[in-house]
Amino acid sequence: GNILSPSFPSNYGSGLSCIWIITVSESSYVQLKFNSFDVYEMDSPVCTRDRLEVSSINPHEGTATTSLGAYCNTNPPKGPIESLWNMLRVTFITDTTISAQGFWLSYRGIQYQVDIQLNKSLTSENFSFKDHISFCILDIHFRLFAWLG
Ligand SMILES: [Ca+2]
Repeated sequence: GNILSPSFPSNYGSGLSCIWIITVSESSYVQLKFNSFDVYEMDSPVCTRDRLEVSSINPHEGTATTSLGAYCNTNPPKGPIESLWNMLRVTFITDTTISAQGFWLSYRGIQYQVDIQLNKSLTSENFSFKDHISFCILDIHFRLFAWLG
């Protein structure tokens, strides 16, 4: 699917606070890709004026969230953003001054794929699957993506 900032491709308004929650099937994670990004910030690298925040929501722990980043023109997304679990929250907050065009992002769910050879190399390092199964799968996932570039 797609998420666009209000009024895109015209400039977004001031004083906005928009929240989108994306949920995909349990065996998948969410991937965001930005087709267009223009969120106003004058000079701060930490996005103090207008900002787009992306967080993972852990559906197994109520509303527990993990921040994946806060983005604006001085700190734009540098590539696809991927959730840690199957729920992702996108929050768009704007202040009362200057605005810009905003953003257009596409999202999709991607099924986890665990390679059996990777499983073997992990177990040989005394990794405990009993206690850390979800983190283990996550680790494999990120390694795969690092290799694939
Ligand atoms: Ca603004």
